[in-house]
This record gives sequence, structure tokens and C-alpha cells, in this order.
Amino acid sequence: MTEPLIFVAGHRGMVGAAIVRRLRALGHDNIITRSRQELNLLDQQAVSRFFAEHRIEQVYVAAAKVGGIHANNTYPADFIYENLMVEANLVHAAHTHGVQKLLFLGSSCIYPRLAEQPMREDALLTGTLEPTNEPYAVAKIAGIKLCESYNRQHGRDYRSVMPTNLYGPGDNFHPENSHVIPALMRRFHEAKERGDAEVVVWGSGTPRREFLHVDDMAAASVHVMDLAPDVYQANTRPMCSHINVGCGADVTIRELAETVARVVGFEGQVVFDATKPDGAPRKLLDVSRLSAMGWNAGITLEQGLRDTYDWYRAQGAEVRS
Ligand code: GFB
Repeated sequence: MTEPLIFVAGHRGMVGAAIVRRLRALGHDNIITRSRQELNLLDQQAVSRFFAEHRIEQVYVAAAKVGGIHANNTYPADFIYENLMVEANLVHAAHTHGVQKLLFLGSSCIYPRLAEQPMREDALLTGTLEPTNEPYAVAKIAGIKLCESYNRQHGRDYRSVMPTNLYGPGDNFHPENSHVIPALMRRFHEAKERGDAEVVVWGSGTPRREFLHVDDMAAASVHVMDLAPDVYQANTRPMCSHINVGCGADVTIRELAETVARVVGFEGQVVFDATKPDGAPRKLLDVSRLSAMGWNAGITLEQGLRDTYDWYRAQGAEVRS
């Protein structure tokens, strides 16, 4: 009998790649991955065939259509359709082929726009979502409910983790479609190289965001996957089974911009473009559930930004497409 496999779906993405690194560092050599060309996760039959052909024991659902505030606002159909299809295909095929353990990765945008801060897990479905990413958020809420439903109806052990805003090596540095950290890192870097006097940052600079380095996210994901069922269940409930993952502290976008400028070495002015959307005013997660389960973030924002900038520079032009 072959050794059972750990399937990391989305291993070419920033988070999936970090989970693979983490699993390898822990000594796992039974990891299976598939590129988009090898397995189209939007294709239900192909996904089902893949599970039929391999002895899979655990699934990390790190495959997702992701992007920053502009991409979410511009391509809402892509964000809701692709995320719903990928998660439904993976969860259903995992169940059909007898996989007992799965970890679904969501996002802190599942919570209401004006949820009480820091946001606890039970704030889910208590209010109106942030409009710039509502389709994405609805797909991620559906993913949590898929997991809970297969657990309730079929006795599966499908868990969910909801990360705060992530960043790190392997991020997307597209000028418009990326998240704020890679967008600003690239803009400050290019401004420094050209000797520009100022850099434009979107919005008012007042929204607050919590940022977590992707290596911390990967460590938390493996930690939650590997918790004994009684420990996980003691800290969750059947209809509120997801776990927040964050570092427990946030900064304003202005403070973030100043920190990125310092890390990059840009010495000019930072100006704000108020015609661009701010999105949610604040998104800070309550991470006490995760902390009670024995995991806390370890990488500070400044350290993480330096690490990401080192990676960005090492990639050269490739990453700047
Ligand atoms: O990273 P970001 O797009 O994520 O934007 P969200 C965070 C904040 O940074 C917003 C501001 O207030 C932006 O207006 N910002 C400033 C910028 N300059 C820039 C820039 O050049 N690029 C970008 N992207 N932002 C996303 C959701 O929202 O968060 C996703 O749309 C996902 O669904 C992700 O949940 C974690 O936190 O606003």
C-alpha cells in the first residue's frame, strides 16, 4: 500500500507555496501538488478523477482567486464564480473519496464591514458586508458552511482558518490588482530608482489593517490541521467552526506606507489619492481562539517587510510583470 498523501491545492500561490515549505521543513515528503495545467480545479470531473487516482489523507484548500481592493471591485464575477467552484469541487471530491481531514483557507473579509473590533469568529453573518469585496466574501462564507455541513451530515473533520491580510515572498506585485503591501513596495522601489519626489497611496490613509507574514500563516495552518479533534472542538462550535489567524495588532495605511518607504529607502513625499476607495475602515481579528489552541504569530511587520523586499529584489524583472 502506498503512503497516504497530503494534497496542497494552490501550491503555486503565495500561501500554498508557504504551506508546502512548512510541511517539508517538518519532514513530510508525502506531499502531492498539481499545477493549473495539470488539474483544472474548476472542472468537477477532473477533480473527482484526481481524488480517485490518489490515496489522499489530508487536503489544504489554498487554491483561490485573490486580489486587492481594485481587482475585487473590477472582476466580481471571477471572484465569486472561481472561488465557489474550486471550494465546492475540492470539498465534495474529498468527501466522496473518503478524505477525513481538510483545511479550508478563507479571509477576514467574511465579517461585516462594521463588525465590532477586534472581530470574533461569532461575528460571522451578523451584518452587511464591505461592498468592494462582497462577492469574494460570500464565496468564502460558503466555503466555511460547506465544511460545517459535511461535518454535520457526514461526520467529516473539515476545518477552516480565516487569515487577516497576508503578504510575503511569492506575493503578486501587479500595480493595480495586488494587495496594498506588494503594490506599495513596488511603487516605492520604482520611485526610488527613478528619483521621484513623491509616491501616491490610494485612499485616505486612515483605514486600519492587520498584516500577517505568509510563513506565519503557513505555520498556523499546519498547526490547526494537526490539532487533535477534541482540542479543535473544545475551541469551536458546530455552526461556528472557523478560526481567525492574525497577529493581533493593526496599523493605519499611512503608518504602513511610512514603514514600507523606510524599508525600501524611499525618502520623498507620500501623498494620498482620495478618489480611490478605502474599503473597510478597520479589520482587526480577535485571535484568542487560536492563542488558546497554542499558536501565536512570530514575525513582526518590519521584519516581514524586510524579508519580502529582499525576495522582491532577488526576483528582478520577473516579478514585476
Ligand atoms: O490590500 P487591499 O487591497 O485590501 O487594500 P483590503 C488595503 C487598503 O490599502 C485599502 C489601501 O484602504 C486601500 O485603499 N491602498 C493604498 C492600496 N494604496 C494601495 C494600493 O496601491 N493598492 C492597494 N491594493 N491598496 C482586500 C479584499 O481588501 O483584502 C480582498 O478586497 C481580501 O477580498 C483582502 O479579503 C485580504 O483589505 O481593502
